[in-house]
Amino acid sequence: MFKRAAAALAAGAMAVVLSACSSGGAANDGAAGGGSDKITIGFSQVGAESGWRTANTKSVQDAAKKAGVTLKFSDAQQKQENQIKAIRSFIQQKVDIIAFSPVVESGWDTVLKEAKAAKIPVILTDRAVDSQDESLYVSFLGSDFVEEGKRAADWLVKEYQGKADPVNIVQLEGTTGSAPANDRKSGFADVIKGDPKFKVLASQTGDFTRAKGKEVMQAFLKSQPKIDVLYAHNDDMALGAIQAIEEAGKQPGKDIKIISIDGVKDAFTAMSQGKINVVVECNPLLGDQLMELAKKVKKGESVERRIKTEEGVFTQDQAAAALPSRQY
Ligand code: GYE
Repeated sequence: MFKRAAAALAAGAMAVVLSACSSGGAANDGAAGGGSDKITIGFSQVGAESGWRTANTKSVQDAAKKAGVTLKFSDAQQKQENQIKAIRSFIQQKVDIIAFSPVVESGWDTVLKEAKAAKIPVILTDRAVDSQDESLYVSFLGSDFVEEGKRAADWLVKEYQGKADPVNIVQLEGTTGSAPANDRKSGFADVIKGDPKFKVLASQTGDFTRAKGKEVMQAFLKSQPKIDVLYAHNDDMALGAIQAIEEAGKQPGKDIKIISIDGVKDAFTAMSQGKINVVVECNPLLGDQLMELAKKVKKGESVERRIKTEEGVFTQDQAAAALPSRQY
């Protein structure tokens, strides 16, 4: 079903691009009603914390250019207060649509009510908010993070099937309070809770960055005498942890098995070298779908409230073959 929705969106995006190219005067259509084809989107990005994020930013910027959309881009440097400031500034500038990827899930109602009062529709991209009032945004476009956590654990369960010994796990969590950290943790926990041999010995945030991932893994290695598995909520933290593991004289992927999420090129390279065991894909290329959604919302068309991204799971045997075609 989502495949079909995605295909329809993609086809729609093509049609919009084509009509924008072929009719130079399209901006005048509906001018009497105050409408215009020109759209300005204010986009508040989380930051530049990971390879995933860099690919996501590029996707949004490229797609805006391609679709003829004016993009006001603001980088929040992983701080909610900066995102709130950016959204207020977009409201003042009277943009047509506000899109943002909320760094954490809670604490958005006040500013979203301000956007609503100014009649500016809000689209959530990538991450969700926990607002009870669903009228505060029109749609949420992004991955199912609970499902990603489950997929990570499914691999683990299979890997240790038929074995009785305890499996000692450490977890590198994403940014505290963020939807992907909350959901990847709970999806994973849900699957392993059925089997007491799986033990999460330590779990701490590495803030989705390489530097923090390395630092926290170093601490885990010091405090935990036996670690069998590392579950990292994203590739950057896994890549940082690999450095810590190697510096401690252990072999990542063998002495400590590594499960990661995202699927950036560097992780595929590490996987093809045997250093990561499995990567659950999370697709950052949301730009085209976002532009298409924004155009529909601007025209007053109804849109789906939840649009999920299609993604897969990759193991070591697939890594080398998949590497050349990775787009991010
Ligand atoms: O997994 C991580 C990034 O929200 C899905 O944020 C995104 C996550 C992604 O920093 O690498």
